Amino acid sequence: EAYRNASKHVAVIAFPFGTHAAPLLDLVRQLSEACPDAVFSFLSTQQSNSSTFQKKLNRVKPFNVWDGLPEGYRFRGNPHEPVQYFLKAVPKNFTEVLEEVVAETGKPVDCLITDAIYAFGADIADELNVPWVALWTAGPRALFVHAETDFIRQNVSNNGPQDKPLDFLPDFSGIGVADLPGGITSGDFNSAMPALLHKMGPALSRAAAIAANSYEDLDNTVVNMLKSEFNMYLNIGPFNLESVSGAAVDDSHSCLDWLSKHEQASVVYISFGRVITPPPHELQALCEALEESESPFLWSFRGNPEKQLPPGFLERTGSKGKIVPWAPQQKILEHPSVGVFVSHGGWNSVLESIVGGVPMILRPFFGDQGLNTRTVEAVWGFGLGLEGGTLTKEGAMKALKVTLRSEEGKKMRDRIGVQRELAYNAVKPNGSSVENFKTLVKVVGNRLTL
Ligand code: U2F
Repeated sequence: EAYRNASKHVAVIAFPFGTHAAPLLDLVRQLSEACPDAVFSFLSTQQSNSSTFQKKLNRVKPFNVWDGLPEGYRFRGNPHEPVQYFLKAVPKNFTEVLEEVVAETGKPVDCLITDAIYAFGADIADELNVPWVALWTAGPRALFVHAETDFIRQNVSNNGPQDKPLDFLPDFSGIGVADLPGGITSGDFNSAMPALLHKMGPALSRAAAIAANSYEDLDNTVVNMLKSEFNMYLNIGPFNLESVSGAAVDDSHSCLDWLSKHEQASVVYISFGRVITPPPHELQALCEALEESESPFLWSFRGNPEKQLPPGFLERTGSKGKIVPWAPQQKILEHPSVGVFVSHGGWNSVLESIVGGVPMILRPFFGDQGLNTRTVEAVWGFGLGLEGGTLTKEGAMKALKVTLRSEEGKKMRDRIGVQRELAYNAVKPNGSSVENFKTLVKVVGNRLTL
């Protein structure tokens, strides 16, 4: 079968949480089209594989690894818990399955691709004596602060003042200590995820290439610093733009139809990503703000709206709002009726908002989201954070008014429109992301002559 005919075997190791495995599979699918002589073994957990592999792919085979969960484990709502268990099982769960795949297919590995957060990718690749390609699925600024963790710690005292600007880093004067991901200057440095991310910077110096889901013109100063720090830092995104044609749109709740009945730039689209539901008092605050501002809204809600939203809200807002369990987000953000995106600031959501040209209101929860929020607000100027960082009725109302009904809101729309254009240019024939991708194909196929 596929393995017998292939002249190259590329092993792929995914991070099975949040929106990590999906963009990695997107990349692998594109690589498989560009490398018809290669077969790809894609290793992730069963749960992750069954949701990311929507359809069978020709030369990309999923393999399941142990998720690290104890016998009889029940998810109780804390999204970090399964991650912590999983990180105890890596990298052994991956290397065991990889050895089996090689033994069964008789095809030794020629190249290793992993999520960039896996610092151990460098060691596995060394052991196999193959090039390591890492995919960074978040924004350039987040990678930069992880890579510069030691330098940042030297300049910021542990658990010191949170309002200190990071002005000792180029182009970071608008960003404060409080915006950094946990585990850099605050929190427990030794817990699994911060420890892994701390090792990532030095490990990535050993990568043959780092691919990133972004494009050259977004955050250019930071991108240039990353380029000088690493061998080959290749922006090849936004993935959502490149995979648009191929992706099936699941609009089983008729969101797009519903949007078409609304005025241009009038609808508030709300989604806090794949895993987050804000706490009850913040849901209440957002509901009150939506009701009082009388804006139409479309909400992709994780959880049970009947139980979790304030009593009577659904009845009172039935004619103004639509709440669905899942939405075709990219298509929604590209719809002219959408006026603002209320989000958690996950990187994929930020990119999709840029591609849609829609200003954002951001309520960050963990990881890179705080950094993304401040960057959107203070560096790029096409969205707002919230006072105090959380949703209050007044804060949300004010942000809705600014983004939907003010001169400043119009300026935000113009600014994000400029980025939208640049993002589209990057993926045009001969665009920077397309050219970078060609370079990446050479690295993966061991065909690069330096
Ligand atoms: C983690 O990301 P999340 O999954 O929490 O959030 P996003 O990066 O914003 O990605 C959400 C994706 O799910 C899609 C949406 C995005 O592509 O279009 N989606 C949808 O299609 N329909 C829906 O109803 C709801 C969502 C992490 F939490 C972030 O901090 C990181 O930045 C991110 C990347 O590393 O991973």
